[in-house]
Amino acid sequence: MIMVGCSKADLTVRQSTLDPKGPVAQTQFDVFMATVWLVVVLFVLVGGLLVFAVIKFRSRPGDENKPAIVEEGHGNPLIEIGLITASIGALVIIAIPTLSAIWYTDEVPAEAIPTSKLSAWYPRVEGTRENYAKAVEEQVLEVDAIGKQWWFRFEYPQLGLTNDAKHSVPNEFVIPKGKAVRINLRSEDVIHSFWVPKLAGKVDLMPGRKNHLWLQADQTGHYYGQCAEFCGDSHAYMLFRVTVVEPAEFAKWVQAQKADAAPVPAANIKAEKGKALFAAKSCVMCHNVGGHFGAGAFAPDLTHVASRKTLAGAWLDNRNKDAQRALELKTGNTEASVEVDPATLKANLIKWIGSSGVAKDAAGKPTKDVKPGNRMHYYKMFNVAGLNETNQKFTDEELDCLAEYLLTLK
Ligand code: HEC
Ligand SMILES: [Cu+2]
Repeated sequence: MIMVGCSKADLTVRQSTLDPKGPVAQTQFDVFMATVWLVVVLFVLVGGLLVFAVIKFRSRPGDENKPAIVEEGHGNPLIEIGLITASIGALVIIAIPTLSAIWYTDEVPAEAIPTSKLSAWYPRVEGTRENYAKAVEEQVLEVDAIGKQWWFRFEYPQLGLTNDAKHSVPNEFVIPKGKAVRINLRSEDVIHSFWVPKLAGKVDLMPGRKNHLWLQADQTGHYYGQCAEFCGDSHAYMLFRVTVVEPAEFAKWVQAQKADAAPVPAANIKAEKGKALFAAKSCVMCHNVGGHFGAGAFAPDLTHVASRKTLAGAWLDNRNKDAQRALELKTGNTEASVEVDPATLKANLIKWIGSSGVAKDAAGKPTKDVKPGNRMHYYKMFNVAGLNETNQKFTDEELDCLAEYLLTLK
């Protein structure tokens, strides 16, 4: 079992804190290693003395003739004081890097300014007139992370990518390389926790409380995150992704996120049909599709759903599994990522829409749900009398059309 822990040949280390890729994660790793080495020294010292005593003072033939009880001494004040001092010394040695790391991870390098309705939720004394003048490029990039059962919503208040503005980013957020990012954490239901092991974490997202952390990634790539606080049925399926890109590419991504969905090509009859179903089957009630439907604000924004590598809290991977694995083995790291595979994406869409809260067994419990208890087709939270769960049924053809429509949302 110990050997398994050492394995690096198999790339199953997508979420490893022992492989830091930014200054915050590096600081946390350094504290961990300092503690490990100190404890190793203590272990060897104490364990060594114990083994020495056990061997040296073991019972030997002829011991019967010795007095049974050794006369008790008073102890050795020098050893006692020495041990107490050494213990305090060891604690201080651990405390110094620990405390400085806590301050380092808590203090965002420079402050940014509230610009959106949502950021008013975080009153900031730092928003003085001097730094108001600062260009957005000079400020720390700010991302609001909102936890929901069981997915994450990300917003960029400085850049106009917010849920209020109908441009929020579900489950996968993008940041530029080498820039400090302040992440404001809050929850719209229960307690969740934000953790990207290779970059930073964990800090809880609490209802009615402002928490924050900051992170910076020094290397481009695809990073794996996870909710780290039990939050209900599908907690284990509440994941997210961070994509780190070069600054120029980041600007392009922001523009793409702000754009509305293109009209469905008239020749794509299935997608046209899917679009009509999207309205008829009440999907519009919860989901926003910029340029097509604008009512939904409760569920993941679907304007660019086909460009994302995952679905449903990053639980369903839209990439080709074999191609991804081959790339990881070739590059020797898990930060490399292949592009979305349309066939896998389509299969995932059908699996997801066709299962969520729709199929029921004789006892009325959902069956074959890819994400147990998920909040899709779950109307209880709207508090409308009699409106609890939908009785949606989908034929294979309807699912196919819905998927074809969503596939046009790049
Ligand atoms: C009651 C609100 C509600 C309705 C109605 C609804 N959804 Fe959803 N949908 C959600 C929620 C909540 C999630 C996120 C679930 C999760 O990840 O745990 C979701 C997730 C999705 C996703 C995955 C998005 C992503 O990027 O992860 C797709 C695709 C989707 N819904 C399509 C549809 C379609 C198509 C319909 C209509 C047939 C529909 N939804 C109706 C609430 C709803
Ligand atoms: Cu959670």
